[in-house]
Amino acid sequence: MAGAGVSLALALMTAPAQAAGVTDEDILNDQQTTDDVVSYGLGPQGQRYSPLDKINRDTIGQLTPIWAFSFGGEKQRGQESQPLIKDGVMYVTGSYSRLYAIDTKTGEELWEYEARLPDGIMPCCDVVNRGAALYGDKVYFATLDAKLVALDAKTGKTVWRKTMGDYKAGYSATAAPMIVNGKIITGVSGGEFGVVGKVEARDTETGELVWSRPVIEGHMGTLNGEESTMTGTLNASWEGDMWKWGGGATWNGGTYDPETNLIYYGTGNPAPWNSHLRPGDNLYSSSTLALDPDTGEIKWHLQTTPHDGWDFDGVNEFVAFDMEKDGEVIKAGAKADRNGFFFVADRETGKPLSVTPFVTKITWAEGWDLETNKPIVIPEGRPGNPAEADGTKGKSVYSCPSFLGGKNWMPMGYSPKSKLFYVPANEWCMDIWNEPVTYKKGAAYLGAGFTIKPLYEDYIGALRAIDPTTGEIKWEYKNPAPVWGGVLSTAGDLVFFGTPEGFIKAFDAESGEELWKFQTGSGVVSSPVTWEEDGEQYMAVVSGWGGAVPLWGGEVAKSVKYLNQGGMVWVFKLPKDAGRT
Ligand SMILES: [Ca+2]
Ligand SMILES: [Ca+2]
Repeated sequence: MAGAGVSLALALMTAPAQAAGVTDEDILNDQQTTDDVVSYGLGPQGQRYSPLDKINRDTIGQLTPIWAFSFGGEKQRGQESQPLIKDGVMYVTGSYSRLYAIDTKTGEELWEYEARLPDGIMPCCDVVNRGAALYGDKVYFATLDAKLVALDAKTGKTVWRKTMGDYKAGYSATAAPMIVNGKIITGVSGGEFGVVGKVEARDTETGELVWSRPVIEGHMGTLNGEESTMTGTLNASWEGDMWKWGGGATWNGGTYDPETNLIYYGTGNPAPWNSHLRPGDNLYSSSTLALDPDTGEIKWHLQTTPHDGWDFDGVNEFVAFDMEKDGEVIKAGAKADRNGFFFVADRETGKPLSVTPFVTKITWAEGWDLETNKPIVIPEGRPGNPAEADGTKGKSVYSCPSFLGGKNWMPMGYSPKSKLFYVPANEWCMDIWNEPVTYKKGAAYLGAGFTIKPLYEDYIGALRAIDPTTGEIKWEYKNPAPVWGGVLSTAGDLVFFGTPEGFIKAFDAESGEELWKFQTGSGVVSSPVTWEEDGEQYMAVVSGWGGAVPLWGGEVAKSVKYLNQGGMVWVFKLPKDAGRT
């Protein structure tokens, strides 16, 4: 495969020598190497596709659980983690900043690490963690007090621990870190507290900061301990001092494409939510950024919601893929944005190629003008200015999608076999209004009120198969509760996907027909993985209902109050004689 060849060459040029364990080459080739899962996204591009096909349309009916592991303790809440698999060991994170190493054959615990979290942490949207990173002989993950921890992968002993942000100012961290060319890349959460989002690279051995790139214009970056360049141009798209607490939290992690050698990282809402307090486009909030992995310089940006007034964080993953269209192969990337639009862009330049809705109702914009590269905004869709009303509350608007998004953090998948994206989507709207607010360290910085409401009576969630060459929805599966988990597709023509009602399900990748389901005992709001060991294909998924919906979901939260919490990882495989007739 040409892609694998390029990846390997890059790895050999740039990788520092590794004594043992996971190498840059392992990470770059993760999708092709089916005996391990060493990156979030099953490859740095984040396609979440596996070439394994022993579990397929014909054998799926025989898929059987072989073990389940409880995260234990009194702590449950949302379990959004994607497991990693290396040399017969699963590394999986749990809520409240816990990490477990488990024997993949037996389900026995090898070691557990539980972060000692201080009182007063401020995670906005549940105490989740989305996964770890592996490199060399270490395993890394970010904790709710905005620390990055490196552990010995064999023993779970702490090697180093670094501070990414001040938790007392509202910084926290929940995303899986990413390894790029021997450095560990991270972002931060806290956009509801007026933190300043940033992307950072650290030395994997020592944890020392290599570069830091704040994503709000006016802030200075650093490189090797010295100031590098300013992000954007001071006050070009922000007025006065508002950029100082400008938000743009980089809370959902990133992807990396070795062909362009670019890191793609999303940025969250500008702060505060009340957009009348910060006139301008507010760069680089609610955007996808392409960053140079060596320096952290911004190579291009695509601001998907300029002057965001709806909490349309632009953090959703930008997934690199090669798009065949009109006899050409285009180096493309795609992102299903919280604002309801599915963006396909040139991944070398960030220029959008098509922008199409992937939800049924969008009230803030009619579409996207590819000439000006701006949304066609509907002015009445923006919640009103309190200063134009009684000064305490602006005009409320009914807005779709809700701020929890046409799609939230939960990763979509791309199958190079079916050439379709599989996008977890939700149909919900909100009443939203603005209020006055001033910045105060460690306090919520919204200047807005809201109530989320379902759009339809029979379903909120949907899994949608999208053809990126047309934006057409080829099939959809509708789910009563809002969907909140990630996708895995395979060469077995299957799409695995979990539901808050507790099922892990498998769908036919071409037709969307539901072929298999298993009840895990609690809601699935995590991303499944698959791998091969001793010639047998395994699938694993974490179960445990929670996340932002029960905390922020208004009327929708009430409708799913019956769902039970949990904290388990389930592992499945086929019986030894499966598929033989
Ligand atoms: Ca692999
Ligand atoms: Ca936000």
